[in-house]
Order: sequence, then structure tokens, then C-alpha cells
Amino acid sequence: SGQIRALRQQNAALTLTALRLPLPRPPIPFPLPHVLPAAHVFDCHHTTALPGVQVANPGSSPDGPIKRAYVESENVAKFYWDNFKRDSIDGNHMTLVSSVHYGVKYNNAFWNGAQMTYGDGDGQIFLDFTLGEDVIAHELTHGVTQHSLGLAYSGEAGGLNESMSDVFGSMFRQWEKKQVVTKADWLIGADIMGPLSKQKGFTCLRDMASPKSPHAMAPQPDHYYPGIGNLDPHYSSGPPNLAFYKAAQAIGGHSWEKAGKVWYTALTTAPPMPNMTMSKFAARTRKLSTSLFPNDPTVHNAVDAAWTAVGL
Ligand code: ASN
Ligand code: ZN
Repeated sequence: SGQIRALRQQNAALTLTALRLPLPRPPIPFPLPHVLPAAHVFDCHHTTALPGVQVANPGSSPDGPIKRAYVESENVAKFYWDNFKRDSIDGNHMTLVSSVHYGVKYNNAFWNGAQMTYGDGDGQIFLDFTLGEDVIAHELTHGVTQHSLGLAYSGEAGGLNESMSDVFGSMFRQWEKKQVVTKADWLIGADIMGPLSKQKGFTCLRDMASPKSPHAMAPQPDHYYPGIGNLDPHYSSGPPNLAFYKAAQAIGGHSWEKAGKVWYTALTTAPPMPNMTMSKFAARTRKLSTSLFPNDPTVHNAVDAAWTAVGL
């Protein structure tokens, strides 16, 4: 019939149009999911040879440190991606390597420039170091610092380096618990304190909210002074730790959303500056608090007052 002929002509016209015009690319309906970097775990079997023997399927290991090193490394990678769009330690999808059961009753954990290493603790002073989510994020953040500002591990930069690890270590622990700043304890190492340490009244290694606290195993100065850079970095980190706590507290909400963004940007958006001073870092966060949150003067005021309070 005429109707069918008309439809056929219309159809032919559409086909011709389609042949002549390049089809527009259909828009991707949603962004592709981010793939977390791989996490590898090695077992030192109580030796000090690194990295040790690689563990297959660490995520389903019955061994606590092996499983935790895997799961929490992936969680730290997720923390850095979800909140700061950083792809792994180096910002370039680097595989996360951890070695556990390092040495015999080894009372520490460390980043060696390429990987994390965790001791089992002696069970008296310290428990297994993978029990601290903040400890795991602390060590991984040493890697982030190495691949960004490249802060030295001595002088004022050393204190800043340690403080970055405590700041993002605590922030990560808060993020895992979905804690607002007023509910967080701001302690570093609270989950690895052994019975002997607790018996002595130590609740943590360091207390960001109260660096001089006698309940911290390693009390720190809570105010800047010229010459603070001569201290071990774990002590000179006191004033910058307290500054972050004060800024986050005054801003309120989740530490990783505003204060964390300012600190992260200050750490990662400049060429390496291994000898950065504390006042230079403070100045960077003061500036970034305005440029990142131009419509939210609370952020700048909080950051400014926090540094001023610790003498910077
Ligand atoms: N656990 C310590 C730290 O990451 C090891 C060290 O003294 N560097 O700071
Ligand atoms: Zn450290």
C-alpha cells in the first residue's frame, strides 16, 4: 500500500543518512571502575632477609599478619584513590609490597624506600605491628612522601616527614571507622601496645591531640622552636601533628574531606623539596586552604589559627 511505500522511502532515507554521516560515539554511561594496584605479601619466616618468600593468595591466608598486610595495603590504596585520586604510593599504580614476620619478636615496622616491613612485636611492649591500621598507613605514607615532596629524614623536613605519616595514618584509621573528628582518638599506635606498655600507663606511641601526654610512650614537644630540627623526627613531628589536629577539629566533620585535602595537596603538588622547613610547609597549607576552598573561609581560618597556635 501507499503507507508501506512511504515508510520504505523514509527508511531508505534514514539508511542513506546513516551511511553518509559518521555515527556519534555513544557516551560511556559511567566511568570505568578504578583498578586498585596489586598488593604482594612476603613472609620473612623470622629472618631479616628482605623481601622473604612470596605468599600465594595472601587475602585468604589464615595467618593474621599476612592477611592484614594484604587487606590493609589495599585499603590504604583505596583511601588514597577515593579521597585524593592518587593511584598507589607513587601515583602511578605501583605494586604494594609488604614483608611480615620480619626478624624475631621485632619491635618495629618500617618503609625501606621500596616496601613495607612488619615485625611481630615481642608480645610484651608491642603486639604484631599489622594490628595497627594507622601503622600500616604510616609506613605507606613514607612512600607517598618519598614520591612527592621527597622530604629528608632529618632536620625540620624530617619532622614534617614523620608528621605526614602520622597525619595520613590517623586519617586512614578514622576513614576506615567513618569517624568524625570529634569521635576520633587521634592516637598513633594504640592498637599495637602490648600488656607491659599498658601496665605502665602507655596508651599509644604518640598522641596527635596532646603531643606531651604522659600516656604516650614517646611524648613530643607541642610547640615549634628554632632548633627543633635537631630532634629525632619522631619528636619534632609533634607541632605539625598538633597543627593538623587543631585545623581538622576547628573545621569539623571528616578529617579527610577538608584538612586532609589541604595537607595532601601541600604534600603532593610541588617539585621535590627535601629540605622544606616547617614554616614553609605551614605557608603552603595556609595558601592552599584558600585556593582549594575559596567559598569556605572556615577552612583557611582554621588552618591559619592551628599553625599559629603551635608557633608556626
Ligand atoms: N616505624 C618507624 C617509622 O616509620 C621506623 C623508623 O624509625 N623509621 O617511623
Ligand atoms: Zn615513620
